Amino acid sequence: MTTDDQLTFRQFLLREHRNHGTPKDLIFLLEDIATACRTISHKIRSGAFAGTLGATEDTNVQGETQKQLDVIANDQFMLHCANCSRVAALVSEELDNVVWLKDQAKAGDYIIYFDPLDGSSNLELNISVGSIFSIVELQEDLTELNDEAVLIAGTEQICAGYSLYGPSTSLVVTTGHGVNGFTHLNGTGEFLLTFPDMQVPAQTQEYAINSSRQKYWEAPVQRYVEECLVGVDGPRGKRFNMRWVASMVAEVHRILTRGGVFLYPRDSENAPMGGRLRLLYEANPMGFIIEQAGGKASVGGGRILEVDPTELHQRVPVILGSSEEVDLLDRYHSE
Ligand code: AFP
Repeated sequence: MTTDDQLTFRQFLLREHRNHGTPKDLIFLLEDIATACRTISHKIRSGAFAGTLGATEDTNVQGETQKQLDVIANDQFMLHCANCSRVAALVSEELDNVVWLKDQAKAGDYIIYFDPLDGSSNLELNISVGSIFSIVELQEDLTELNDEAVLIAGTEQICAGYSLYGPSTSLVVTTGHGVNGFTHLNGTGEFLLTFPDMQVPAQTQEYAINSSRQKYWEAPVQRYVEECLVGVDGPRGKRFNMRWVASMVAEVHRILTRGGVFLYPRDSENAPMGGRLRLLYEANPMGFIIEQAGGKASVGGGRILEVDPTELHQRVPVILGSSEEVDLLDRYHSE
C-alpha cells in the first residue's frame, strides 16, 4: 500500500457521507478536530525547545497539576471546535464547567466532550500521550443550559475518536460504522487512511493493569490477574503477557491493533470517587470505539455506555478490550 492509494481524511469522510449519510457539519467538525490534533502534535514535538513540557502553577478540577501542554491542547480544541455552528457546548477535562457556545441549544446541535491531553504525566518522559473526543447530537431542544443538560449516556454518541502522539501521529475515529485509523504524513496537512476497519480480536494473551495497586483490587480482579499469572498450568491454560504504559490512548491503540484487555477497575482506594478514569471524555469515547471494533467495554458487570451520568467529571471503573476477556471479568464480577 503506497500513499497514492491511501485515502485522505477528507476523501474518507466524503465516502462515509455517500455510504452512511455522515452529515456535512460533522465532516467539517472532524476536519477541524484533525487540525487541532495536528497542531497539538507539533506543540508536543517542539515542547522541549519551547520550554512547555513542564507543569503550570495550577491544578485542574481533578485536583491534578496542570501541564503547560494540557492548557495548550485544551486551547486548540476550544479554538477549532468552536468553528462549527452546530456545536452548542464543550466539556473538557481541564475545565470545571461546561462551555456554552450558544444562547439556545436545539435538537441536532452537537455536544463535544474531550480530554485534550491524556497521559500528560508522560510528557517529560517522551512516552506516548493522546487526545480523546466524543460527540453527541442533541435529540431535543434544551430548556436550560446547565451542566445537567450535557449529562448524556454514552449510547447517544454519534462519533468518538482519539489522536495518539507516538512515533507517528495516529488519528482513530468511529462514526458508528466501524473504526478507521489514519496516520499523519509529516510535512503535509494530511491524515491518510493507513488502518482501515480496525478490529479487536476476541481472544488475547495480554492484559494491562497498574499492578502496583494489587492490594486494593476487589476479588474478581484479584482472581482474573492471578489466573493470568498462573498461565498454562492454571484454568486459563495459556501464558499471558502484561503491559502498562500509563497512557490510556496508547493502551487502547495497542488493543485495537493486536487485542488485549485494559483494566482500571474500582478498588478499595478509588471506590469513594467511583474509580479513576472519567466517564464522559475517557470511558465513553474509548468504550464506543472498542465496541465498534468488535470488543467490549464494561464497568465490571455492566456496559460503560449504559451508565447514566450524574456529574460532569464523574469517574467509573473501566474494563475494555477483547470480548472473551471482558466477558470473563463480567462473569467473575457477577459471581
Ligand atoms: P494522566 O493524564 O494524569 O497522566 O493520567 C493518565 C490516565 O488518566 C490514563 O491515561 C492512564 O491509563 C492512567 O491515568 C494511568 O494511571 P496510573 O497513574 O495509575 O498509572
